[in-house]
Amino acid sequence: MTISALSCAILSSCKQETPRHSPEAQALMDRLEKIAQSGAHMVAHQDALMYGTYWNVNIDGTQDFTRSDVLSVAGDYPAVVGFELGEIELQGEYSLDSVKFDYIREASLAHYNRGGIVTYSWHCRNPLTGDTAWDVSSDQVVKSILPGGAEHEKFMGWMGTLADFFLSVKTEDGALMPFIFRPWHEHSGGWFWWGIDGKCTNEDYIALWRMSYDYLVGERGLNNMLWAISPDVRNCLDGDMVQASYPGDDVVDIIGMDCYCWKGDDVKAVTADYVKKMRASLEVLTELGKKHGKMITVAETGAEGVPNDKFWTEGLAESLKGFNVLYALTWRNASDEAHRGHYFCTYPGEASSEDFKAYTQMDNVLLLNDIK
Ligand code: BMA
Repeated sequence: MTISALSCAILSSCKQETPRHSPEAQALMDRLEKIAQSGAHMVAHQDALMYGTYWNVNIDGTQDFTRSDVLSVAGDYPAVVGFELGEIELQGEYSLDSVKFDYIREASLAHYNRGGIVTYSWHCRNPLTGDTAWDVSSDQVVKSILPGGAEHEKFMGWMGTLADFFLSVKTEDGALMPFIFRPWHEHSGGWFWWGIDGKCTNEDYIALWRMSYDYLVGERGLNNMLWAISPDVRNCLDGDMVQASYPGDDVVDIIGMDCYCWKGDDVKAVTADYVKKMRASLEVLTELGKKHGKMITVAETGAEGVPNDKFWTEGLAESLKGFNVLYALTWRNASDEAHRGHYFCTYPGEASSEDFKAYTQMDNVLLLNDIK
C-alpha cells in the first residue's frame, strides 16, 4: 500500500474522486463520436430483444435473446437496443412492461457481446403517491424527494435499487458494461411528475438530475454510463426552454429529443408534418449540441401502428437527412393483447416492412453489423 493510499484508508473522510468516465464509457464515447461525425445514424429499437408484436421471451422461451422484429425484417439486429427499467424501484421481478429484470440484464449483455450499444430509460413511479410515472396530481413530487424533502430517504432507496441493478450488469472481464442512461425524459411536458410544464420548477428539475448523477456516479461509482437528456418536442423544443432546465455540461453527454408522428386521416400530410417538426427541432438540437459540445440523438420516435407504408423512407429518412444524429430509436412493439396496435417499428408481414428494409439498406443507416 502506498503512503497516500494508507493515509486515505486511515482517514475515512478522504474520498477518491470518481473519474467522469470509466475506460469502457470513454471507449463508448469515442465510438459514438466517430459515428456522429460520419453523417450516418444507427437503427435503434426499444425492448427489441424482449418481445415483438407477436412474440415475447416470457412466453416463447427464446431466452438466448436472439429474436428481434428488426432482425426478422432487415436481416440484422438494431445497432442500439433500449431497455425500460420502470418499477425496478418496487424491487419486484418484473418491469412495468412485464419484462423480467434478470432478462433485461442478460439481454443487455447479449447485445453488448454482439457489439451493440445499450440504452436504459426509467419510467420511475411517483414517490409521493406511489402511483405511476404519469401521476401528475401534485406539483410537489420533485421537491419532496430533494434533500430535506419528506420523501427524500424513500426515493434514495429507490435509486439504490436502480444502482444495484446497474452494478450487476458486468461484462465477461468483470467490468461494468458501458451504456447510455436516459433518465427524467420528456421533461419539457407536464405528463410526468418531473415535467417542467407545471409539475416542477427548472431549478428543481436540475437539482433532481444532479442529485441522481451525484448518487449514481459519485456515491455508487457508476461512471460506466453516458448521460442523455431528451426533452419532448411537444411544447416546442425551443432552445431557451432546454437551456433553462439544462443540468450542466459536466453531467450530460448526449442531448436528445423525443419526437413522434401523430395520427391523422391523411397519412401523407401527417408524415409531412412529422418531417417538418423533426427537421425544425433537429436544427435547434444541432445548435445546442454545438454550443455545449455534445452529440445529439433522436431518443424516441416513430408512428404508433405505422399508418404510412412508406413512413421509413418518406418520414424518418427525410427527417434525418443532412443532420449528424447518433441514432433514431423507435419505441416498442408491444406484444400483449391489451396493447395490440401499440407498435412503432415494423415486424414480418406488417405493411411498412418492405419500406423499412429499404430504409435500413441506405448507406447512412447503420444496423448492428455496420458498427462492428
Ligand atoms: C409508454 C408506453 C407504455 C409503457 C411505457 C414504458 O410510452 O409504451 O405502454 O409502459 O412507455 O415503457
